[in-house]
Amino acid sequence: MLRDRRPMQPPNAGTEQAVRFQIPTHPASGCAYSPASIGRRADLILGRLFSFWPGLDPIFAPGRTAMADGRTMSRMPVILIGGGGHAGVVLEVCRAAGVPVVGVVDDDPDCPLARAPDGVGWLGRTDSFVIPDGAGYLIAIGDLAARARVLGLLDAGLASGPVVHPSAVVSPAARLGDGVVVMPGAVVNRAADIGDHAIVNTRTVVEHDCMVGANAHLAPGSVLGGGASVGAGTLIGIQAAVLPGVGVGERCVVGAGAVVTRNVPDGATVVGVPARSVGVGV
Ligand code: JB2
Repeated sequence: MLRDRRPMQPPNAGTEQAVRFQIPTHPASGCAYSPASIGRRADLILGRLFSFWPGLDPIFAPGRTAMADGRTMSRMPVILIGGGGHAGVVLEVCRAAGVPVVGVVDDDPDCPLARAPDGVGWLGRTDSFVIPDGAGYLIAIGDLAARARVLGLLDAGLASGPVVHPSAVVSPAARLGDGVVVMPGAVVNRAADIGDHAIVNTRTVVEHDCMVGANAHLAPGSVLGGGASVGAGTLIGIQAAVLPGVGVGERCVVGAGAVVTRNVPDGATVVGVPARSVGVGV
């Protein structure tokens, strides 16, 4: 994927996006400001303002999106990579969070998100698409192997910052990596560290001091106890739990509803209560 330095054009003229993507120009120089630079500046100013005025803005409210490394949630326009069921949820998270969505990149031009009445325009396939200046990408495919494959094709520097649904609660002392999406109702507590492109799915609980590796998926309702760790590329299944301090390795699968009471080695698949190994992972 390459960077297109031309000013970004709205994908669907006449839609809500078309209005949002007017790139303002400086009155004296006529130079275009990139939406990202405006967004970052606005993030900084509003973040400071709302830190003195808690609760005024659900997106900038302290305890939601401020991060331990001093960043606030990105509001740069995003391009979704993948246009299936998971992408539909990511689209709604972006809209709720005030993050503009430029369009979808999918190998199938007729993917569900491009067809949906409330969807977004199809922009191209991963191998041929050129990302517009001022936008970043968000991986919106659920399958971890497909996500890893696509990430291998993309320039890591063009990824969007993290996007957080306004109903999620993220400690100001947590860190969210690039491309992380935090879904509705999730809680990420103090000193938790979420790696790049991890999915923190609906109503997940990530307790204090947890470490979650890049491109891991914490499926809906899963719970990580304080100080637990999850390796890169691992799937924690729906409503599974990892007990405090327990480590799950890289590229593992933890089955739905499992309770992990002991460390799990890289590549293992574990199921049940307490969780037991049944083979190799993702
Ligand atoms: O390599 C790819 C690629 N592989 C699949 N490049 C690009 N650009 N797109 C790719 N896709 C596209 O991702 C497919 O063409 C398809 O449109 C989409 C996958 O959609 P699907 O609805 O099959 O799955 P999903 O990943 O959106 O959702 C799964 O994972 C979620 C976490 C489902 O299992 C959901 O139920 C689950 N909640």
